[in-house]
Amino acid sequence: MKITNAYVNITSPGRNFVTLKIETDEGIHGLGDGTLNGRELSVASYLTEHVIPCIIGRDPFQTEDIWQYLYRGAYWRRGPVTMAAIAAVDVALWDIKGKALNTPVYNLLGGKSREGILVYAHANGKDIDHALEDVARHKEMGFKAIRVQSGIPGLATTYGISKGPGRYEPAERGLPSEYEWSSELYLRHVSKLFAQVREVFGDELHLLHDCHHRLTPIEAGRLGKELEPFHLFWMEDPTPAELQEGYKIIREHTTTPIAVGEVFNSIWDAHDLIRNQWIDYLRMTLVHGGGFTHLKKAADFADLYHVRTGFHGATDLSPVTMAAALHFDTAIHNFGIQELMPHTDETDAVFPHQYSFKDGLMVPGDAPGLGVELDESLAAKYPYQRAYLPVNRKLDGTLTDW
Ligand code: EZ4
Ligand code: CO
Repeated sequence: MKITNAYVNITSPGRNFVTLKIETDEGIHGLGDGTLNGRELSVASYLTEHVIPCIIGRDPFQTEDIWQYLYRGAYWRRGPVTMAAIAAVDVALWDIKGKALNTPVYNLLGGKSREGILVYAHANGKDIDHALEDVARHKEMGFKAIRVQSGIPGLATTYGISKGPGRYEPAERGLPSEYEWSSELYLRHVSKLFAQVREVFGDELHLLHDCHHRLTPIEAGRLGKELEPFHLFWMEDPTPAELQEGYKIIREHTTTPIAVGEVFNSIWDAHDLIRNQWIDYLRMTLVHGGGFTHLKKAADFADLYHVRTGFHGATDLSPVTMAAALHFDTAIHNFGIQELMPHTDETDAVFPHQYSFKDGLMVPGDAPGLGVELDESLAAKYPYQRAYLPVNRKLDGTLTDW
């Protein structure tokens, strides 16, 4: 089999998505996601200008060789744009492989290790009472694991909370909006939120929380310790992780499990975190971490150190990534949990898919390949619209991590 054609589709059914379609001489095609929130056009251009010309004529079964060609062959290694582009190619090729062999991708990655994928939902509210209502609503929908975020008294805007009545979407159209931040006000508030959640909902529910890279290691150690009585499933992204040894400080102060890595793009972002057992869950996922070929190696390495996966699954990861992630989650042994932030109905219509949710679990479906398609004529009705993630400032105006 040979790759005969490939092209990038950009669509915005509620938010922007970059999708790579690879076609072959046997009439089989594959899809890969290359969406990088707020930087979508860079990946599209990287693919169109620099990657697609190099893959035409190659055998789509050679996923390892093509991955190495695009990674080592570029000379310039790693980085979110490069790795999202490589991921788009890799995932599309595994989709082709599955379709050609007439089997779901999970069978090519080890077969079924479980019958369903534990997913967590997002509950949020402008204050604790509204957050509690949203937890109740998600519990009612069948979720067994729920991430809880709430507005912080004294701060006008907070990560994870919808500004208006609609659902929460991190990217906003137009130029970046500005949020405000105070670690002091936040730290005063979070343990009150979780004390209430446990009081109202008891011990059964798995609870998660995302600090979204805003604390210093010692602040994160304090928060983890304060949250211990409420036994969280995890505390996410407590501190930026470029300095991996910062996590040693967190680990020394708390037994609250730590998840990190939604912004990682290769195992080298997590090597020290894993081999020193400073984290419990790796969040680097397929679209930003180089696809199945690299993530399988990263997950196998993590497995040696008792680190499990907890893939990022926000709305900026397209249904192609969600399908791919569910195949991966089904097959690997050290799966932990999968994030689920439902897409808009418009997005689900543009990407018809086989995966489904029932009683707190998801399944990828048994269609050959990934079981997701792109309705290109519908996609054309939603042209690209510039959108950015917000930026964050401390109360004195200093720019900080969002
Ligand atoms: O802010 O996906 O855990 N989920 C998250 C997300 C991220 C966005 C960034 O593109 O932190 O909401
Ligand atoms: Co996060």
